[in-house]
Amino acid sequence: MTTKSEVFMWNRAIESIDRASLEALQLKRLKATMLDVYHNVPLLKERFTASGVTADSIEAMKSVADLARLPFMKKSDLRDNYPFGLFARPLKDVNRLHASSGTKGKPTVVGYTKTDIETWAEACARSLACGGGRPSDILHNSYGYGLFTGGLGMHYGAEKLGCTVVPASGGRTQQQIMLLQDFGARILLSTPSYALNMAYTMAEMELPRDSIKLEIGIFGAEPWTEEMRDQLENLLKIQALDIYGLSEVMGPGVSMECLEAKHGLHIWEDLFIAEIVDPVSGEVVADGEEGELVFTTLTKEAIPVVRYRTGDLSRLIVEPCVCGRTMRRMTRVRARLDDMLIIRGVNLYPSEIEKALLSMEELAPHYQLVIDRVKALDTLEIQVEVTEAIINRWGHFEDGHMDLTGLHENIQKLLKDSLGLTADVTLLKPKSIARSEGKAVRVVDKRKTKSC
Ligand code: DLL
Repeated sequence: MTTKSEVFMWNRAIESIDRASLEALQLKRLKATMLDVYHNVPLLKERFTASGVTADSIEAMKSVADLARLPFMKKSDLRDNYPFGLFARPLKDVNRLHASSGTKGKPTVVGYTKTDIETWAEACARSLACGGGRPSDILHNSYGYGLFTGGLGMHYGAEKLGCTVVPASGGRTQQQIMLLQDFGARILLSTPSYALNMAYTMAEMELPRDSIKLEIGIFGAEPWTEEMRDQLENLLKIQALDIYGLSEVMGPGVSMECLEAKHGLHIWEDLFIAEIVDPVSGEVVADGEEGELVFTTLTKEAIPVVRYRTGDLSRLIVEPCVCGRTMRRMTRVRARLDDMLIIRGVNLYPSEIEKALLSMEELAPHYQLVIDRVKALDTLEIQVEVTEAIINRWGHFEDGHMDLTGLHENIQKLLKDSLGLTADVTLLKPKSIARSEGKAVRVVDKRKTKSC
């Protein structure tokens, strides 16, 4: 067994720092960030002032817990001040822009100074090492390159760690698989849904497993479940680890699961302060309770954020980790608040449906949730593919030779028993649902295309 001192860390001094020193560092950096935005971001100065915060009171802060008195920032603040209204630096000092495409109107734009890019690479290098990456690794990066932060963010981190990076981006899956075979990557970076797409494509190509050398997958950018982890680990014969981040806070590499525990994602707390708040009241919840993740950046220059509400549901794990890192962990994001569905009075998240569906061996992990409104009531149709094995066992799906009634009933019973949900379930033959090349589209909301 590996002892704590043998665990490879990219930056051992900081990753295993004692909590008192970490808190002192956080307070120092928090004050500097707050003074920065106070002087350089008019909107935040206005809000601080309205909350009674002055430059003097920032200097006088005694603890990072004082943050709780400050107002929140939200995604709409970035949209309302599109494109550069929340930047704390002039554009001449901004080296790079990224943006996340929202469903509503303009994208959210973020910027990075040269120092920000270096810090981001540091966070991603730490994250990769935390997930088992080593300087000598060949790393296949299928996160999209472009305005999305996944591709370039992880790319710089992997280069910093010393890896040989294959900048594959998303798409052209068969060619990517050929590159996995020919270049012998040990690490795959992608969304979990794209990894699943790759795994199924490999199976269709009937490739022997030893034709690829993958050992580790570092997956994130969308909610996924433990059940999906099991699927990916079994299909690809790898260790699948969770990485989290968001553009507004930096991009990928805000937190990362360690290979040693595979339980909770270490938040790089020298760079970010995490709080969990009640999504309704906005009050900070007790350690270990579920709520909305809120982040404050501690070193960002181009666009620092103070108490940014992520809309992501998680919990903090404050207990020490077996790996020896002292940075607290967050549990895997259970859901995005925005994704909550209310179907016939039942509130639920897509990940809960995923969990239920993936527990049935007859079903493949390809599903889509179609929401509609019929006579003022919201309806949910769950479209899910059955496995090839089921088709082979039961005959041709198209010819209607299959007796699916039993399966149908079992799924509906499972959904009712585990979620209290009554939903229409449509079983589809394999490959009916469009495969993901980046973030999967799990919910198709037909209500949005209807006039109210
Ligand atoms: O998705 C950054 C990223 C790239 C993270 C690659 C990990 C890997 P955005 O496009 O701004 O940034 O989307 C951020 O995606 O608020 C979450 O809702 C969701 N998300 C990101 N990582 C995870 C994860 C990137 N591991 C939004 N689990 C976040 C669940 C995740 N949701």
